[in-house]
Amino acid sequence: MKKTSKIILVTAIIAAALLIFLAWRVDLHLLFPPTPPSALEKVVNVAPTAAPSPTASGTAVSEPSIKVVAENLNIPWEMAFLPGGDFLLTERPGNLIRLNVNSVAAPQKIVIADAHQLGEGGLLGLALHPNFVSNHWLYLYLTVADSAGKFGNEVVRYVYDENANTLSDKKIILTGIVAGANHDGGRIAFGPDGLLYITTGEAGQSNLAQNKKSLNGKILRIKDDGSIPADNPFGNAVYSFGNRNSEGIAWDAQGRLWATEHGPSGLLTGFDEINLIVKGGNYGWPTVYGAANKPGLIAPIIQSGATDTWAPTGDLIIGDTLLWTGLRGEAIYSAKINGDRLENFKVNFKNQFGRLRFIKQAPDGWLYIATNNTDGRGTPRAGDDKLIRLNAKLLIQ
Ligand SMILES: [Ca+2]
Repeated sequence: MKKTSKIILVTAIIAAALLIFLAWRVDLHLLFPPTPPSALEKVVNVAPTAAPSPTASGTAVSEPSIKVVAENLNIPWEMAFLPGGDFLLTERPGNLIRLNVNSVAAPQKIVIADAHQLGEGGLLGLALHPNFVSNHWLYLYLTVADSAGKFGNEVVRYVYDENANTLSDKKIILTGIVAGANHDGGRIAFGPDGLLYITTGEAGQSNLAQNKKSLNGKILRIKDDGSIPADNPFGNAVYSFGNRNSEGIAWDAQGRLWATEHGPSGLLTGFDEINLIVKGGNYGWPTVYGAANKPGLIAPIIQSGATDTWAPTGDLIIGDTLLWTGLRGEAIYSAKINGDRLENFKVNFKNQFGRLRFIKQAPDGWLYIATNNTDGRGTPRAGDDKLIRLNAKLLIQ
């Protein structure tokens, strides 16, 4: 073959390969259009030293914008702020940690002996009652084993003595949630209506998510004693269904509930969702996921598309800014709430801290995130896992 013929042949092969690749990409986009398409590709790197300190009272201006405040934690999962200023933190293997980020005193630990770490299960959610100051009620979501060795997830209530750092008066207020090695949900939080909301996963049994009699693959709502509110949609604890594995719930200024949800994993990736949750709503899993939709099912407000994975966990709303952390995404995501839309999607601190499990705002305005690089799916760095304090101005839009 002549040299010119060879060049023409090679060029033709490259052009054909390029056309096939482009056609594949276009098909994917037609099948699963990202929402919004341009916003998801934007990556924001914030200069750590560029932002001023919070204006909230009691915060010194000289404090760094980003600071590691606790190290060597063991898969921290959720945190709550005590009236006296200390923090309570759950660790998935079964520890309730108490620490003070302004003190050199060693953290204290209560072992929750009932908690069984099972894959993604273990000691997960933590919430203080809205009237904690008077009733001292503390709530935990955890994976337990019954006498036959069968695993389940449950919500328990304790009386927590803030002075003595002790738990007493244990009461199981919700049981009957199937536990699995994957998809155990686990976030619990009191809503503006004073009721306790609970996210559950489908425990790897996707058909449970559409079964309104099952507590799995749902967002649940109960009273503070575990009883069922009279206006729950299906006469049981179920508030919304078709939720594959939600690990984040937060309410906006209008009292609307925004939830993060893990999309399909394994061969399929991505399709992580942010949903605006309404009472009785069906969010589609496993019938649909991502942007795909059918009549009667509620589509996510945004989703990560076919090629990006957030693995979204805890979320937080400050003003009009929705923030959520990502495990596999290794970032803090943010978007601006505008009506029932999310705009100005941003990816912050990508790969800077590793896998992230939650973002919380302390009463003094500082934000706290927890790494989860020790959870078996990450690469632990020196001092992991960490609790890291951030200036809210780095993230508020
Ligand atoms: Ca969905």
